[in-house]
Amino acid sequence: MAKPFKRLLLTGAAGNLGKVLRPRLAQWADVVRLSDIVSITPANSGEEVVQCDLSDKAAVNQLLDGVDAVLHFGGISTENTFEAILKANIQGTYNIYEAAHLHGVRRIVFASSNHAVGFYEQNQFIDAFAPTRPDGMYGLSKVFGEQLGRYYYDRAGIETVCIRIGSSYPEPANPRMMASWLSYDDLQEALRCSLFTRRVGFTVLFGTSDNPVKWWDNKHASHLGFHPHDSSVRFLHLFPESGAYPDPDDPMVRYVGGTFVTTGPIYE
Ligand code: NAI
Ligand code: 15L
Repeated sequence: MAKPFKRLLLTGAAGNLGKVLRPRLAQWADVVRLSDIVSITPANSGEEVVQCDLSDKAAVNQLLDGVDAVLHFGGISTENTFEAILKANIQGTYNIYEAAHLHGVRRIVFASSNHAVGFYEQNQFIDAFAPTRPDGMYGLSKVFGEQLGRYYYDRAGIETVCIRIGSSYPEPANPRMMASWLSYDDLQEALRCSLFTRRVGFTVLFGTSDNPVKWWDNKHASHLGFHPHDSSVRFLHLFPESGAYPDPDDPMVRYVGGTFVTTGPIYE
């Protein structure tokens, strides 16, 4: 049976989520083009491997040649210096959009992050129209990436879904992640909805599973039809109720972004 796409591009393919997604994307495209700045294990059938620095504009232009849609997961994924973030995330994401425009790519799914809104407190419930509150240079770069999506949709009609991923791991690693956890299956489902919904315009989707504690309201992304199937409820035993209240100023307890709020360079 014919697959929906001829060629999908995944950036950040050598990373944690890239490795998880690699085998899951094959069903959607005749060819999955896998790219990263570091080397990637050799291409299987139905794959192409392209080693490329996202900050290299000419290389990124070539990377998008013949691509139908982009899953942009590449870049620096935690707090770092402004200079490093500038190259990989800000210049890198700009290069992706410019190349998409040049090659007539119609849709980009951008791996944004909860750190675009990391300075909200954990007792607030926000939706995608709430102002961003980045918690460091990394979060700021995600806000910039999202705004590139906004601009290139308004100016050039390139559609974007920004998935503000919470914490995508095999299981929550701490009590904070009981709220932010996104299972790999639900990440795949979020990508499926982002790729196959006929019209998305510019959409921001909070990427979490159906966890018992919720910080984010996805009402402005309801047209995507994303309904997570997993829940962190099955990991409650990892973090039993203790009856002891933690320090209210502990960032892991107070802020959505957890310790990211204190690792930004302003504190150095
Ligand atoms: P990761 O750090 O394991 O993977 C990122 C990949 O990007 C790495 O393989 C790295 O080599 C590559 N990369 C870095 N700089 C590059 C450059 N200049 N040019 C080309 N490639 C470059 O991160 P992970 O966990 O796989 O995350 C993937 C994406 O999802 C990232 O954009 C991250 O910000 C985002 N995200 C991930 C979350 C998670 O829970 N894993 C949560 C929120 C967002
Ligand atoms: C992110 O944006 C990071 O890429 C990831 O490493 C996790 O720390 C995640 O957010 C999180 O907030 O748990």
